[in-house]
Amino acid sequence: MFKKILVANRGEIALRIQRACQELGIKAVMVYSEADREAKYVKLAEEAVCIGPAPSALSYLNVPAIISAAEVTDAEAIHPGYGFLSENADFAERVEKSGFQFIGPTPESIRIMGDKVSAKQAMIKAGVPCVPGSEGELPGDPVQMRRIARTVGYPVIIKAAGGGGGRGMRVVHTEAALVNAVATTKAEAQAAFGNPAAYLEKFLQNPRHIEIQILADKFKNAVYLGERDCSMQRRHQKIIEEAPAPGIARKLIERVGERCVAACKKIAYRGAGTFEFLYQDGEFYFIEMNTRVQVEHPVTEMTTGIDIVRTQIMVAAGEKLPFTQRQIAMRGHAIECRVNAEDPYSFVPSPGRISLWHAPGGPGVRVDSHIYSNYFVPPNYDSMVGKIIVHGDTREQALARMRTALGETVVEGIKTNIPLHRELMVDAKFTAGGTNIHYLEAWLAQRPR
Ligand code: MV4
Repeated sequence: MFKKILVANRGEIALRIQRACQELGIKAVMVYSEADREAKYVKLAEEAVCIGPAPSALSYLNVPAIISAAEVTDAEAIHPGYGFLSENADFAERVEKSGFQFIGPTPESIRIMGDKVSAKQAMIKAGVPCVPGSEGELPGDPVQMRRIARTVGYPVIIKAAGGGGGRGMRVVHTEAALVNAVATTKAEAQAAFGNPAAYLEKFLQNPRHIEIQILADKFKNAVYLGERDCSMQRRHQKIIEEAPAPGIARKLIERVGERCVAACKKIAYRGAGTFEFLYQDGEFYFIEMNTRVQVEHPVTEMTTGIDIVRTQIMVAAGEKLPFTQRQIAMRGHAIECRVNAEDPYSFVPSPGRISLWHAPGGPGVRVDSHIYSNYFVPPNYDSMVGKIIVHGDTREQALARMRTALGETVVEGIKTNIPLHRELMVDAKFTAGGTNIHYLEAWLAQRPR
């Protein structure tokens, strides 16, 4: 096992990784920007290294500064967390070429999944169900383009190969609009990602976003840890996630989960990963794979009892997965509410000093947050300041526990979206379960103020 790991991230996930290291008896080196000097995990750290000024381009994205920090502290491995450099194949390569273990998949796996065309081709080959579409890059010839779209049937969606997470997409309703829409998407993709390649898919009108968590080791062992329903989102930012997904047959999840596991073995995937699917009319359609630990990993930890971050570290160190699929059981129901420092109506970020923080507690309540009373939320980063996660025997119990937890939570000095979560936890459609990806935005448009 590693003796020392460098944590190349900030905020709640930096603390989460630091906690996992502590439990494993590994020393954690924390890196921080000038804006994060007063972070809790920096104060708690045995070793911490300042890697630059507040802007992330100069600190959390500063590859030479991070590698140097690992060198001077004699760390053996680097955990990238989520966001920042976590899905940057060039970074993973630089880490390994510098003699450190990257805690995540190989640079090659990251590269394949980062290109959404090659990711989809790999999944088609591995037998994972995908959205019908161009099966590769969209040809430039308008005649061939129209033929593909006609076969798939309108509406279609054009997506940039370099996009993902909602960036670089365009819906096309008619053949008349097709060629122009493709040209615009490609031009935007060239500017945004330096890659003009685009692909085409059938546009699904009212899907749910369901994702499957997997873990794999270097010996081609892989397991799936069930699904998460992440349909409650606004502008591609998830705000509530839960497991299991309400109303989806276990047998169907098992079939799709087994496909994901088979795909991991086929591509020799290692580490934690998430297969993102759209689910509509009883069918699953793969859209993207994430090669990092995700914000919402705690709901899976709560329903399976498996520590995903600990397991990431173990498999990166070359250990075998410590469980088989047969030993994994899902129990109860978990819900996560992301707490953002923002106005709960306008969604305008609300950084500043937290004058009072009182965390909720009680049975089945988990809080992943780095904040504390008198902590200053810097304006330079994502507005998420923590997550409240609850577990119960049933979804109803989990909802009741979340209502109680949100009722106990006190954050003073900044605005948060907790009032929004309180409203949603008593919303009839949400509490009934199974709302689609458009539900929250439609609800917000109708929301009384
Ligand atoms: C789609 C889709 C409908 N049909 N693909 C947006 C994020 C990116 N991961 C993929 N996205 C979508 N792809 C087809 N063929 C609708 C979306 C989409 C969406 C997906 C998941 C969660 C929220 C979303 C919000 C708007 C659109």
